[in-house]
Amino acid sequence: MLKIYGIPQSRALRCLWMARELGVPHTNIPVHFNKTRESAELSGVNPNGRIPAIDDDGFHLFESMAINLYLAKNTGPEPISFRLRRRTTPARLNGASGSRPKSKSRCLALC
Ligand SMILES: N[C@@H](CCC(=O)N[C@@H](CS)C(=O)NCC(=O)O)C(=O)O
Repeated sequence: MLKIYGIPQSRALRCLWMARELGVPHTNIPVHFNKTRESAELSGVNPNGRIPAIDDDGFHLFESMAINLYLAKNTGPEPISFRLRRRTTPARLNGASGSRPKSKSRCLALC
């Protein structure tokens, strides 16, 4: 089962919320942001010792937005995943390129 590390009073809330919206079964490992370095389990999942991080049956990932994109792409009902991908990918590409995409459809063709 998907494990989400981090207390809800942190950026882990983004991932907990996303998992709940998608209806993904998960368990929350409530590592506090003041105690991240003390959690051996967390450092096995995120060597940077930051929350949120996930362990999805051995697949480890950190960074809240990367986790949410992973959840959108790989879990939940396909129509929701597709809609989220359409909304988030242009913004990601725009941020990465530092310039405004000429058209949304051109941007979507790259997805
Ligand atoms: N950009 C990261 C930020 C992660 C981050 O800074 N998390 C904080 C809690 S919100 C943390 O783990 N702090 C503990 C530390 O840096 O030791 C994300 O969005 O996941």
